[in-house]
Amino acid sequence: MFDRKPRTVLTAACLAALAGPPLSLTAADASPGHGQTAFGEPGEASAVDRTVRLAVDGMSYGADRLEVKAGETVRFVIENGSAIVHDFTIGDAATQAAHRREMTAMMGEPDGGMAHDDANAVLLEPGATGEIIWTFSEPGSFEFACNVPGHYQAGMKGTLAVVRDGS
Ligand SMILES: [Cu+2]
Repeated sequence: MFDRKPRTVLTAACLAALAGPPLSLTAADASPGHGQTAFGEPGEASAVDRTVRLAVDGMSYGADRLEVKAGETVRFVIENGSAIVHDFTIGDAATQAAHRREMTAMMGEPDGGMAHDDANAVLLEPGATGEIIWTFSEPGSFEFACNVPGHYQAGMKGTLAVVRDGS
């Protein structure tokens, strides 16, 4: 016959041990769409400071450099006036490369879908308009790019410069 009391104490101790060390951020937690990144975090519509509009024509966004301010919340509105699907992703080079791999992999899926819910990316069907609301944190040089297979390589990308507010 077991005495229940020690077991209860042990369980409590185990729980305390589990809860003890602070949970470290995993790669998944740090990925765009799940919170903060080096280039900022998803923004709130109510906090938008400025709207940046881009019109996609062929393999071009019509701009090869965008400048935003650190701390600024920007609504990017991208209108796809071309006849093919495009994507608009903001991030650092590693994020862009990861997203390209992701989209290339998705091309092989049965539904052929490249749908994704990363907060730093939006898929644009022909004729459709999409948007991203993003709050930039630190100054730095990042990228905006289309990660539909072949498009980045064809030059569908640009510099996203985050400058210090006031500069
Ligand atoms: Cu594209």
